[in-house]
Amino acid sequence: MEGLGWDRVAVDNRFLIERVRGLQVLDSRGNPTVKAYVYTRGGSTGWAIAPSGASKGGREAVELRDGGRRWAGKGVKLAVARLNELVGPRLVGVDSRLQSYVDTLLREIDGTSTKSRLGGNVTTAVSIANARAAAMELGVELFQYLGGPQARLLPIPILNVINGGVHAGNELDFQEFLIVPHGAPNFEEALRWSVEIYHTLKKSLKEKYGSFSINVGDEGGFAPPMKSAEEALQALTEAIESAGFKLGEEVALGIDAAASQFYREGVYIVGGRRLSREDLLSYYERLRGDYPIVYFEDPFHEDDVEGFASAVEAFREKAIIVGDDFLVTNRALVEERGGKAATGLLVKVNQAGTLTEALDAVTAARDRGMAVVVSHRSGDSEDPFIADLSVAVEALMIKTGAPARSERTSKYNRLLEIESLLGPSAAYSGFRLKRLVKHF
Ligand code: 2PG
Ligand code: MG
Repeated sequence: MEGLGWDRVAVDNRFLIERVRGLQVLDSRGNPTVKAYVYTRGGSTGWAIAPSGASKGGREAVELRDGGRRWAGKGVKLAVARLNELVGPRLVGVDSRLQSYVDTLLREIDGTSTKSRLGGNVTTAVSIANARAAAMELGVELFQYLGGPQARLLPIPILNVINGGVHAGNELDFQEFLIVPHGAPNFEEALRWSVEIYHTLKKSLKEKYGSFSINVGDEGGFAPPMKSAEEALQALTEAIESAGFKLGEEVALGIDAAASQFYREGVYIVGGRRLSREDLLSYYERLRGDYPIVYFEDPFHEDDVEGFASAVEAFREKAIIVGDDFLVTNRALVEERGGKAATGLLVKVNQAGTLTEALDAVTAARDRGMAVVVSHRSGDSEDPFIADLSVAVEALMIKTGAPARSERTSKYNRLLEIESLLGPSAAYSGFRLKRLVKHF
């Protein structure tokens, strides 16, 4: 890019990028992924690991993978080579604080609309590593660097404790059954409640379905041999109550249907039955009648705008309708579909490919009064970045799996750390849900 030169005129040389380097590491599913390092002249090392989804949206930034036989085709050696050879030299000398400029350069080097040349796995890792390097050099916490001095709202953790769909080997069509501990007084308590419910659930699943049922899926939730959503919601309801919490008022429920996964040529196949868009909506309404579900993510296929709009209409003041594959953290899609066809945005930086693009989608969502939910991927890592991001953007919620497996707990643990760093100035987003949902 022909810049004005301001990118190289740093007031303070220590923020200049000295070197950028990539490494192939593993994600939580045992697949290769990209780790990026950004070194500043001042001696800081920012790093980040790209996560990877299983139920991907058709419009996400694409990952660059090697193919062939090694690593079952999933190697990222080529991606790492492009990071080292194409990205590294271009970023040297750039001021790491100029995040959007760094991200513009990444987009320019890639030159495609889907990030297919560098790979979204490369651009995501470098973009986040750069933010971390700048924050470290500045000597401020990452959430404060990205969110400013007023960033002090902790998100409601929504925990996927029963896994289905493509994340588990059972017959549940819906991918995720979540608990939403919005009534807790702070984040730590919300996590304690969730952990107590998780362990209560574990015990009751074992009693009812046998010990195989407490094997966990990709996100640390249980994957019991259940057949229907009702069965899963009933198990959650009982676990919440027997752990001593008020259903709905204190701990509500959520579903990520990931409906693109069970959509075939115009129909939704649920429990072996072929449902039309209208049938599926009625089914959701029946479930909402029986259970306090305040969160529906991807209830319809990613291009079924009418389906989404009908859900927004049907669940006004009852549940937020969140777009994941439907919006793919893309500003243009949020502008087109947000508000009318979705009341919440799921934020996954690697769907967009850079931090700046993800933040642009967040801004568009905020402009439309939508709830912001920061999310992990089903293939994730020890990188806790999204914990900081969720506080920085004042997300209503964070979705990062069950309170088990280190790639999930790394985010919860970082949020505990952030809450403790903030001390008495920390606030918990629980009360904000009540502005959107009036009936529990
Ligand atoms: C989802 C995510 C994360 P994946 O659908 O919301 O839970 O799954 O990363 O497989 O897309
Ligand atoms: Mg989803």
